[in-house]
Parts: sequence; C-alpha cells; structure tokens
Amino acid sequence: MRVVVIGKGHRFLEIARTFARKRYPVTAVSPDPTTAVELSSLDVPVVNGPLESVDLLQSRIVLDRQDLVIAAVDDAALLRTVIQRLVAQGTAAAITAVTSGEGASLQREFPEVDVRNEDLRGEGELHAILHKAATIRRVRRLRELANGARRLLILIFGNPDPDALASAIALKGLLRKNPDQMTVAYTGEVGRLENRAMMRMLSISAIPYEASMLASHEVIACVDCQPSFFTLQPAPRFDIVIDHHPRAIGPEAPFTDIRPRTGATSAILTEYYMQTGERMSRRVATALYYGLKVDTNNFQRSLAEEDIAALKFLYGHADKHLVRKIELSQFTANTLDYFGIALLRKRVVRDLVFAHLGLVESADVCVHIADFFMRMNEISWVIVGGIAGGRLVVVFRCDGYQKHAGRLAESAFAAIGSAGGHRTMARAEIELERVRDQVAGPSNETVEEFLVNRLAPHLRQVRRLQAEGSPPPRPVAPTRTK
Ligand SMILES: [Mn+2]
Repeated sequence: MRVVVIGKGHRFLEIARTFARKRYPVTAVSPDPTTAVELSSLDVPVVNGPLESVDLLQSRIVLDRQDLVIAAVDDAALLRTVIQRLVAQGTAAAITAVTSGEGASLQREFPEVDVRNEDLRGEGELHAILHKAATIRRVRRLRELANGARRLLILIFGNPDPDALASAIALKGLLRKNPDQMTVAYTGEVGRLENRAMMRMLSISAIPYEASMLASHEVIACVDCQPSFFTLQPAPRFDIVIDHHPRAIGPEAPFTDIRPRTGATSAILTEYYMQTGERMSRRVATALYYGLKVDTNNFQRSLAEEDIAALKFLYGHADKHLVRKIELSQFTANTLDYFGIALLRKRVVRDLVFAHLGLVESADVCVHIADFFMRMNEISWVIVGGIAGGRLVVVFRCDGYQKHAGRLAESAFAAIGSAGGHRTMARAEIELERVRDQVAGPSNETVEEFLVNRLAPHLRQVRRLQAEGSPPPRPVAPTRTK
C-alpha cells in the first residue's frame, strides 16, 4: 500500500512523518520548497508544485485501490479545490481530507472522502485512517460486483437467525441496487417465533432457496456463513462472502470479509455504513441491533472492537421498543404446556437441573425450558433433553464459572452426533436411528437413562442421578385431586 500525502505546513509534515516512520512507502506533494529538507531523514520522495493545480498523474503518481491519498491543508477553500481535483481525476485510491476547521460541508459534498479534523499523530488515528480507507475500498468493491449483475442473490445458510437476516437486508441497502433485483433466500426454514416476528415487524422478505435461483442470479453473496457450509447440488459459486464464523477451508470468493473475532456479522455490516457515511434506515438499524444483541447473547459474550463500535452507533438509531416486542414473541400456548411437563419431570441434584421432556413440537422448547430453569436460585447447570423430528436434542446451560457447557456437550455426545457450543450454552443433536441399540425403546424412561449414562462420566451431579436410579414413572400432566 502506498500513501501520498498532499499539503503544506506543520500538520502535513507530521502526517508524512508518521506514515514514513511506520515504514509505509510515502510520497509527499507540496508547494513548500523546504519539505524535502524536512523529510530528508525519512527517505520520502517529494514532488513540488502548487496545490491549486495538483495532478497526480502528471506527477507520475499512479495509484490503485489499495493506496491512500491524504490531503492535509489548513485553508478550507484550498482543501476543497484539492479534493475536487483528486475526485475529478478519478484516482482509484481512498482519499482522506484533514482539516483544522469545520469539515461537515466538505463531507456532505464528498461522501466517499474520509474527512477528519484532528491531528494524525497518534497510533490510534493512524489505525483509524487506514481502517476507514480499507472499508471504503471494500464497499466500493461490493458495489462494483453488484452492479456487474442484473440480479443478485443473498444466501443464508440453514435456518435464518436475526444476525443473518439483518446482515442480508443491510447488504441490500448498501448496494444501491433496485430492491427488486435482489433476492434473499435461506436453505433451512424459519423456525423460532422471534425470527418470524422479526421478519414480519421489519418487513424482511426472505424465501426458501431453490436451485433455479442459481441460473436467474448472476452474482451470489452469502452472509453469516461461508461457501463450504453449503451442501447444495449444484454448488453455487459465491462472489461475496461476509461472515464471522471461524474461517473454513473453501473456495476464495472475489469479495471475502471473514472476521472470526467479531461477535456478529451485523457488526461488520454496520461498519460498512459507518465508515462510508451511508445513511442507515431505522429499519436496518433495528435489525442490525437485534442481530448483534442475539449473537453476543445480550452483549455479554466478549465483544470485539467492531462490536462495541457498532453497538455505540446502532444504539442511537435502532427502535428498541420494537426489538423488545420481537424478543417477547417467544411462546405459543402450546409451548407453555411443555413447561408443565418440564416442571413435573425435572430432577434436581445439588446445583443441577436435569429434565427429559420426551416428544416436543420443536427443539426450541428445550431451549426455552433450559433458560427458564437457569433462573433458579443456586442452580449452575441445566440439561434439558427432548425429541423432535427424529432427533434427540440436548440443550446445556451453565453459569460459566469454572464450567464449560460446550466441552461437556462434546465429551458426552460428539462421538455419536453433533455437539458443541460456548462456555455457557451448548447443544447436542443425535439421530435417534443412530442410537437405536442403546435406546432400548421409545419410552421416555429409556431415553432418560441413556442421557444420564452418557453424561455421568463427565459431570459429578449426573453420577448422583445415576446412583439414584430411574425415578418411578411420573404423570406428564397435572392430575386433579378431589
Ligand atoms: Mn452470526
């Protein structure tokens, strides 16, 4: 990456020095004949000439999209002229304008220019300026890719969650393309009631994926996932990948932004808007805020820099009452009945609540009940099992203090199904077919025994349960007494 610093005066020299000291290849452009002397110790080539007629090409400075031009001119009118010329000359590089005065009108006039009115001496500012230039480049690249196609498909892997849905509509909003030419599709199904509520209340249109979409859309993006996640036949060829999951091995797309340390893809999309000054609608802000909130478990998981910056921005723009309304859309009357079953079937040992619910309408029921039990006083472990869609689902919750739910799930179930998760929440899913020989019959007691036996070697409290033996069959619904 090359850096061209244009201007004169103290601030201009400081910026050129800062970048040169950091070993960036710097070229200085200045009318001031003493500039070469001032920068001589740093090996910075200097082009002398009047700023009013600055012309990079004529000065034999050819820049590409990786490069950065910084104009540091104190005189507001002159700075405007310089920026105007740079933009008119169509440089591929990102442009930053540094002014000591008020920069708002300049920013309005040139939305793609990063206008700053601070000294650029510290490490933090340097980082900020490079970061912003990189983001502006990224968004430009995204728009180029999108504009090269008549129709664009945004794919969500599996069941769309709030982070994926928010990222999809944020990407749509960023691309400056007719909304009718963009399709959001998912390969799973809309499960949780909150997600349905989110789609309804924020008017998010997303439809189930069909293979025919590949032919009708020239550019394909995926958000909150990576190409290797999909097992579609025929396999889509992805042009855009934006995600925060651990980087998986797979084909590299022309545009790839994968940040495994970031809490949510929503934070990455928020950054695109923030850094390019793109106006964000309240609808998109609300979706992104909710996506970030859910993926970071209410901002409790360790937050990366992008997450905090995004939260700060979104907090002021999102409709938090609407978010609350979405969050409260959790249960149907049917779900509530399972709470009754859970209360009757629960087994409490020391700080553990264990409950196997038997057949449930959806695995989400186990999640709701596990979260509910976690609120009990002096409880630090909750394990809830249920059978949905031919699978035995086990949901783990713990307080995370000297405990790791993900590891417990893995050690007990990874050998026979998919299992894993975070420190405080985890999940295992086992195809019932696969454990037919171990689950002697379909009755809840044998499944419960199976779960206890798998978990006992890994958790002391479950060994206690095991020692107690199977409890006598309990009613699954309250019985009325006279
Ligand atoms: Mn996510």
